Amino acid sequence: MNSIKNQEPTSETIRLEARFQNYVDGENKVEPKDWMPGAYRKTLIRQISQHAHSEVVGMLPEANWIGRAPSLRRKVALLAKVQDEAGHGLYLYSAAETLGVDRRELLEELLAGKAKYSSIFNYPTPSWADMGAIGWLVDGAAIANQVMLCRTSYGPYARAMVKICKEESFHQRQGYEIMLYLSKGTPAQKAMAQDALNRWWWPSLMMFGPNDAESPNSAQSMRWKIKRKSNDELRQEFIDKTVPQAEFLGLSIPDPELRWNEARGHYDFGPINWEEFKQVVAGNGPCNRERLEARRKADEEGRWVREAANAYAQKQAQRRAQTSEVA
Ligand code: FAQ
Repeated sequence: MNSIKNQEPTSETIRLEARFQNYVDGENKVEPKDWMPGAYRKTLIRQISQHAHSEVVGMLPEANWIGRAPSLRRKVALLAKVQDEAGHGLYLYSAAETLGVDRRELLEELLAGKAKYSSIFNYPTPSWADMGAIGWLVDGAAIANQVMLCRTSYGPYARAMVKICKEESFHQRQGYEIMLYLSKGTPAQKAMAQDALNRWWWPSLMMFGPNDAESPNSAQSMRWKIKRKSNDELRQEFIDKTVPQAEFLGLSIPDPELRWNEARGHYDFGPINWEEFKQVVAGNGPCNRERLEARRKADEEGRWVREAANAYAQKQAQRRAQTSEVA
């Protein structure tokens, strides 16, 4: 059924929206052909496409190390992880397409620098320990956020997230194991692991998005059960889970204000540099330009493949049409 765009709500729309809210409140999944408010559709397209772009751009910082992994075993695992991320991007673009958009349109917006993707992928990966820190912290943060999304109200997104989360768990372990190896290694290896933690800690906390009071989309997304937990709740969960993991590694979290708060039952932590976050999201992070350049180059180099695939599909369709005419 059609979405409702930019029009005064009629009594029919109000009735449909109330019925929709009831349906969602009853923990039912919304499917592509169901009626949904235009703003629900728009929010999902926004979030799922940003998520898809994040997976695809997110391949770049790690791809940087595939050719330089320190052993065959490490290389195989890293290669598999980066390929998984490509796959996540594809599931997510497919989920977005069920809402009536075309993935090419979404990609054009990314390549034009108009679409958002996660801030985290605009940081550089100068050392091998960054592969450990990304798996441990970035995939760890992604899991915290995505486990909640397995219960999101939109069926195709929820189902894609189930498979994605299983793979993210492998990524997280792969990263933590690299950190474990380095932190129990030579002093130089341990220093490399600590340096990676120092650089990735704060950007990982920013992945969860602005504080709840500054998050314009959260309240409505929570009402529609697109989001099940707020940005701050998830950030806190991630910190509480990750601090003991850092202790086990014998590494220090670069936050002098981090301490256990018995009364709250959570870790207190220092202020996040939201100015840095804003700059990175606005395109001024350390690697934003490099990342978009890499995506544009890949898109250009893949043009002949898309053209060949389209020509093949057309030929097949013509053949099928001819065969059915003869029959
Ligand atoms: N970076 O009102 P909210 C991964 C934007 S996948 C950039 O709180 P919302 C796997 C936000 O879009 C990582 N922009 O927004 C992997 C909004 O902009 P808009 C990605 C951000 O949607 C691992 C504005 O700020 N995960 O890591 C960020 O309710 C390793 C206001 O924010 C997902 O996308 C940010 N960090 O909540 C791959 C999960 N945060 O559109 C490779 C799905 C916020 O209004 C290697 N997404 N913004 O102009 C979500 O759960 C949500 O979209 C949030 C943001 C929680 C990210």
